[in-house]
Amino acid sequence: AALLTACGSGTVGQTGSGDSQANSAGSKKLALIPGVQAEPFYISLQCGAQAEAKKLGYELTTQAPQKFDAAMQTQLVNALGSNPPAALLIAPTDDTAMLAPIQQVKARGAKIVEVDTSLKDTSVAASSVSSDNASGGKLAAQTMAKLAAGKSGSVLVLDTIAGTSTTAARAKGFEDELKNTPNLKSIGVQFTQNEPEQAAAKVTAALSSTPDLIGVFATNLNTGEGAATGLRNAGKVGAVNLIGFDASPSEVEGLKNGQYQALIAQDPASIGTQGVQQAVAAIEGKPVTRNLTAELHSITKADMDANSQYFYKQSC
Ligand code: T6T
Repeated sequence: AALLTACGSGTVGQTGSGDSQANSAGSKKLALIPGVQAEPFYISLQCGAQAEAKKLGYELTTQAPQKFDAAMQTQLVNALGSNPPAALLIAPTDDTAMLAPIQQVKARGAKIVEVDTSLKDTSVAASSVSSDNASGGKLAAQTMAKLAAGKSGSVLVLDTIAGTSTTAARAKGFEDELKNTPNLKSIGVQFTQNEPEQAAAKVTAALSSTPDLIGVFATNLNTGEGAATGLRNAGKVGAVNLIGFDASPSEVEGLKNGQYQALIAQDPASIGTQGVQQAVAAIEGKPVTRNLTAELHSITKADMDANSQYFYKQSC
């Protein structure tokens, strides 16, 4: 595991598991454990969380796993120790495997707030803040239909790792909505383990098995990057419509140069901001909202300049 150091201001470092103040009433300590380190979506989320924590007089410490991996993330959760901070904000990397470690932190007195992804068991978190990912998938399918403009063909959906709540909801939302466009049919959802190389290989295979492939929906940043590589290798950029999720600097560049036809941008900073607000409300015994969402935006090359406020950051 490594520290997320991209957001310069605020506290980034080891969590204070040995701090006797940490779990006592009036503690002003918050921990954030995102899904993976050094990745623009989670960096932007951290930036929002850090700014809000500072505003509310709390100290936020962030540690992120090197990979989007439940075993690596479990180590970081366990490292919070027997005196955890007053609240843990976490993006669980697996909706089931992360249940036990998170439950243990809760049992030791910390409030739990899910940011971005969530556990299947809805009884653990005080609040969950995420994009409306099913709606994001629906928006991607509507955008895919618009791009196809009545032409018939097959569509491939690339998911990440089974058990990732967000990308699963996007894939399902997409598939459900695509049924309303009879000229487009899905050839199914394929998992990529969140590895760009696997996404590229799936696209290469789909292009040879499905000659009428007309579109690819990539449910996050890495799958989009890999899908773009697959299309580039086959000389199919622009011929097969690629819709990505997220708006990292590399995806935005890809939208500009025609590798993507559309991006569904989330608002990660707002997820971080709202997550801290809920965590602080829970700590201070104020009303907490169980489920909150952040906005999504479908962006194409034609309207990208007007939407630049939704592009993700590499640092705060
Ligand atoms: O799409 C985001 C995030 O919402 C998802 O849960 C995991 O992948 C990203 O971090 C992008 O890489």
